[in-house]
Amino acid sequence: MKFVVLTIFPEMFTPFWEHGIIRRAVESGKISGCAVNIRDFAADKHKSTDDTPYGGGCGMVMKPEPLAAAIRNAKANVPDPRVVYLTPQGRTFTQSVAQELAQLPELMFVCGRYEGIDERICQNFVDDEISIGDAVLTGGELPAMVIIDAVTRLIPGVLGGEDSAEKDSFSNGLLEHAHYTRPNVFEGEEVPEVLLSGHHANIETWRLETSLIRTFLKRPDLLKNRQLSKKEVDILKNWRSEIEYIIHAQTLSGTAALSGD
Ligand code: 58G
Repeated sequence: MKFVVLTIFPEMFTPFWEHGIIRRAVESGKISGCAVNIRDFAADKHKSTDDTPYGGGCGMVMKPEPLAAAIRNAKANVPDPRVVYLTPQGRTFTQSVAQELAQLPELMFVCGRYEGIDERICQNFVDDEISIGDAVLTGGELPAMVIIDAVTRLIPGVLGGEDSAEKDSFSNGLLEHAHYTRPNVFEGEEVPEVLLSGHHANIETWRLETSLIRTFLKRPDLLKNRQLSKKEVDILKNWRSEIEYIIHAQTLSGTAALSGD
């Protein structure tokens, strides 16, 4: 995957390419990353990239000519990119958008500043508008990094088998199970016994149960639109019968349920 970012702050990306899994992906040639300075394509002697808005109002708008020239120039190296503008008005970024983008060979990100970019760039140069969520930021650079990060870890061979992307939250539609590491007792809290048992089938069942209960409590919306496996349905039915047992015991033993406490 080739990533090209158009920005007036290309230095923001230098440490981004140089750390952790992104760095490893660059070094192994699985991705390449390049931040292009839009200012290098400004034609006037002041190298201006922004101007006052037509019709008046506050703030500045990014001029179209430097953006168009930067996009055209970058396409010399990256001939057929999906050109993405980062904006709060875009479609919301999700894991499934990340999977879609990971199939493409080339991605180009246009990072706006100020009040955004001239509308004619959106119309004639941009293929896709994406938002990382309903919040307004001072620039598209951090959203571009968020998307590059999420897409990179989906590229085959970028993550080792240890922390492969298939096991993630969302890729199976459930939140992840709880994780524990040494020590066995931390500030009086013990690691669940099943994890120390070495019984792999029981461990898998326990993990699926913690995934399901977390998803049910924190993100019930994820469960409602998802096809459940036989094992998942069995776990839910077991909970239901345990809950019914508790309710039944109450009904037999007293008047609590009737008196409304
Ligand atoms: C309003 C304000 C519209 C992406 C600023 C457009 C970019 C949030 C996101 C802008 C961004 C997001 C100028 C600064 C886009 C332009 C940029 N803010 N939620 N701000 O993904």
